[in-house]
Amino acid sequence: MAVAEISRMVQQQPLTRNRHLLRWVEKIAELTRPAAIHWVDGSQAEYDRLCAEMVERGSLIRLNPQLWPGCYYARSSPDDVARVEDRTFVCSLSRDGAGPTNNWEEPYAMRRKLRERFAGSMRGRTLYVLPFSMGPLHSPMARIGVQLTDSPYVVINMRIMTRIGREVFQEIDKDVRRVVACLHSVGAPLAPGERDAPWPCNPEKYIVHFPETREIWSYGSGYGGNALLGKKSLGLRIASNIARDEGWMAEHMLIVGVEDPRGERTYVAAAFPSACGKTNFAMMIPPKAFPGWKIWTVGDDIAWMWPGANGQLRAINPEHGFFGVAPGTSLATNPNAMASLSRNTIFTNTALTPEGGVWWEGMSETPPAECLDWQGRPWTPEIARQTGARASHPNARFTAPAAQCPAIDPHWEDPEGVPISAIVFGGRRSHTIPLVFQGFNWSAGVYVGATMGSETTAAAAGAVGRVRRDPMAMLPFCGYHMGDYFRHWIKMQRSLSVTPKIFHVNWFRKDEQGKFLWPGFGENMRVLRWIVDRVHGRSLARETPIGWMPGYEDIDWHGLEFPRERFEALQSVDRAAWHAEVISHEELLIELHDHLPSEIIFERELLICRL
Ligand code: SAT
Ligand code: MN
Repeated sequence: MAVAEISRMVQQQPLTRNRHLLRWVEKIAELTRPAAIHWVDGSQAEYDRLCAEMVERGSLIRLNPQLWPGCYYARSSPDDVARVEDRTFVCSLSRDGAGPTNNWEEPYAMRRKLRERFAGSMRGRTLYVLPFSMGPLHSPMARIGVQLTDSPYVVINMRIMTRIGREVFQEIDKDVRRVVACLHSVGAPLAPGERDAPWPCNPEKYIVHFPETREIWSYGSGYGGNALLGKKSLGLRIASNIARDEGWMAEHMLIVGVEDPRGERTYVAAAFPSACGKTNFAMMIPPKAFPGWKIWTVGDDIAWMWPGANGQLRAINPEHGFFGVAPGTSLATNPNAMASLSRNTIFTNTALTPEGGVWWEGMSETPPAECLDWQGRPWTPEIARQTGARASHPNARFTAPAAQCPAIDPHWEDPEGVPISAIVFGGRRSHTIPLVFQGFNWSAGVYVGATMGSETTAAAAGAVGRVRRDPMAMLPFCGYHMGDYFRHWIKMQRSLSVTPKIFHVNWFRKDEQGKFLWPGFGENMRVLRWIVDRVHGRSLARETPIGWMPGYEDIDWHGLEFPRERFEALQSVDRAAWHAEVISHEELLIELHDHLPSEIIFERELLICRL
């Protein structure tokens, strides 16, 4: 196709008048050579048409509308099921800018490599021009991106996960806001007449961020955080850079409002690594014995936080939907998630039932008598017994509109966000780490977050169940040097008139027999209540070497028989185990040493002295 023809194609009914955007689309079309260009207006009609086309091509299955109204089902290629951290790069101008925890390549060399991969990568496909806003469009905190993608799966998922379409183009046309350029290709060009794969992708993957120019180039994957570039790429990796420069915070955190029986609402943000229960925590239903308490959901994955006019920390959830882990989600564990995903939802890599519904491990006690597994193969409970085969992939996901959550907070779309009174860190730890403790103050709390560890999960490709340091749950998402990130955290306190209290929780501690000590889910409300009461100076705590801890009497046990000895086991601080823990903090701190703020070093010394 001649360049003049591409230019004509770009100019056909563009939904923007912005010269820079038009020129960029033209340049990318010249590079990637798509067969058509589609300006995404974000309408329901457009969504329905894209879904119908994908169904036609065998990329999507429409679920039974009686059971699952407005829902669709996709199966990914078996080698494209999770984020690929070893293929994710932060290509800042200097290696030092990205720090030792990010993959780095020299940006000019990387650009050359990427241009080679993207050259002709969209042949035979449509290039979608997808404008999106992270955050309510008219919020001062909102940030705008445009994703050029050859994946209609990405377009339909982004319509749920972010705010997209005409209104965003109108905002871009004002030409006053900086737009984050996001380029994405599944890397599977089609020859004339070639039949498309149901899930096109490329074995070679690149998820690349250029922090200085605020650009994202993603190649080869159609999955989740690799491809929905508003989420981890813009929402965390690029946003963390913008936030450092502008004096705010982009964090891998859920946000909840905790309402007490007097109607007072306390907002809490909490950072847990991927697949460690953020969605469950964000939608928790308090136990029956907690009348008048209610949890309101603001967000389940990302919090953008900044000092408000009165110096209080405020936060928005920049997303518009939930991209949640399906396995384990049920009416028993998370009824609010089940209601959220009951309609207008896209399921990926769950199992498909003969009635045209979806199923996953943990959704019901009795599995379906038969179904198709996440790769479309017949699956029965008997096959599972014999071979251990799963019906759903452990990282199977639902993409559901946040507005459908019955517990969605009335203020979740407030342009000015909600006030944050407490920050909770948490990991998945079988040993050593107690159920809950409070950091002594801001810098001690930052140390707690900075040295967080968690056992790895299926949310990222690689081994599962290995403890790794995952500072603030941001290890895969911080878009610059982790040592500078700690410094930024320390510094933030100076712009706050009220310092949020910082806590650490661990729902996953096990006994000698390998059984969980804590029931989790709704019972976590007991811990959350102590946290909220601490914020308001209403609950007691005792000093320990690692922080403030509740005694048995300080927790509300109404409606739960929980022996004191079990609680003591959950809360015990084993000095020998903590010695080993502090030594393993060192592994990360040594790597970061030349960028560490002195507060982190002092806090470490203090912790060692107390132990
Ligand atoms: O990054 S994803 O959105 O695919 C999932 C996660 O790791 O939280
Ligand atoms: Mn996440």
